Amino acid sequence: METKRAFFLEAYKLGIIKFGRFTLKSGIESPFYVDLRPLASDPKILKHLANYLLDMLPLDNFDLICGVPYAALPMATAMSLESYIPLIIKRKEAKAYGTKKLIEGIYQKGQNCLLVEDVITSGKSLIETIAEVENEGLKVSDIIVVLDRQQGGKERLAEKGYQVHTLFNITEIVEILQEEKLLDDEEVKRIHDFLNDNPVVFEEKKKISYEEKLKVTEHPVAKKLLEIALEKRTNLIASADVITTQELLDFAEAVGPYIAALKTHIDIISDFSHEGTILPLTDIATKHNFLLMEDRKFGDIGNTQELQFSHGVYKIATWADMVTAHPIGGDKALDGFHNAGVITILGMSSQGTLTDAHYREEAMKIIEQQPNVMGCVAQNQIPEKMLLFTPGVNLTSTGDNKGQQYNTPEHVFKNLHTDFIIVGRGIYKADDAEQAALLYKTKGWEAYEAAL
Ligand code: 5BU
Repeated sequence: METKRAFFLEAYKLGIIKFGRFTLKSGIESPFYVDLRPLASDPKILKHLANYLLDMLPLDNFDLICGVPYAALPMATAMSLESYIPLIIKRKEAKAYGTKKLIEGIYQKGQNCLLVEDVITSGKSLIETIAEVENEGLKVSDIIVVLDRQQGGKERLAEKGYQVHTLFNITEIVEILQEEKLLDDEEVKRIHDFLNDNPVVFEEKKKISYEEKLKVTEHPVAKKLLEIALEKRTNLIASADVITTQELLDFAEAVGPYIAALKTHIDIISDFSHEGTILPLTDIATKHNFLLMEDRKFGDIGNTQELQFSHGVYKIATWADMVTAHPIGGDKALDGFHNAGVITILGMSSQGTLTDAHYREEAMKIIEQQPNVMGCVAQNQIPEKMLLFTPGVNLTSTGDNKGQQYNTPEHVFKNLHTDFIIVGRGIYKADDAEQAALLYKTKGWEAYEAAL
């Protein structure tokens, strides 16, 4: 097959485009229907296609190749075989972000991945796929697409900084078919009218503002936290993972003006006492107007959790505005946290966490019906009526050697629609914790505003 045109006409015989009247998923009637899956049934055509696609751009920059499931999977595989660029596979999983199982194959963070898609319409599914791939720490700059339906997708992705390279577009295909007398003039006119009249239907969902969140959240502690965020123009929660009372109090005093809440692991304080630790800490919280979040990660039956919450050395119930808890014990196990806002751990930031898509889906059923819950810790989007807290945020590091994985504020606000970032070592390990808190506060707020 010498020319692209001849190649298309060969491929066309496989029945990849049909003309007539078709109702699309969106309810719109389209004069053509595209299904490129049959291409994989002809090995010779698939191989030619792979080479045409590989010829579209210089390949030196790409470490990996990935097809958007399902139609592009065989295409990406064939491209990998022809080019020796290693293949990774992205699973097609509903609502799945950031679990290690989402992408199969061997890859490293920071590698540049060439995406392959069969058809681009509005660009919606590509935008979602890109977010998922980027969430794994991979870079995406270019996407190769076999057919552009010319409904705005290419332009939308270009606006976001992704270059889409398309082998064919619907106009040139119609022209070829018309010249070959495979389409009559009337049909061609219907197709052109459709392309002119059908701007893209897809509107990308933006993050909602804190003002809007205030209207949809019900939990009083959630409302209080949002009010503080708006008043102090901060979405920063500093994690005070220090081990003495003095360090804790000094840290709280230094970062207080810049944070919406201070997160503690109170059981790592070696000289804890209610009078020596909690009383001055709550004074500092009142003075600088921030809330206290005890990251206790409760994970027991209801009765035990209630005891752990109210009794023992720490008497968390007497001072914490918010506590974290795993939903693993079920809905009723969370009944006992009356006066605090419960933040459930939906997804963890650490490598190899068991909080995969299935866990999160089941956990969400519990969380949504539990009135004590004000939000979730997660690495994925959650329903708008809850607050999303995202740890694993760092401006200079991508992880530690104990499994922690970091993202930037920009990434978590834009892609996860986070409400509050949780930053530990990025601040308390900095030479000047106060300056670092100011920096994360500024970056966090800028990222929030940019995501709206
Ligand atoms: P870091 O120093 O920024 O890595 O600290 C993050 C903090 O957030 C630390 O206190 C963790 O216990 C906490 N965390 C987390 O990092 N990832 C999670 O998934 C959850 C909590 Br849940």
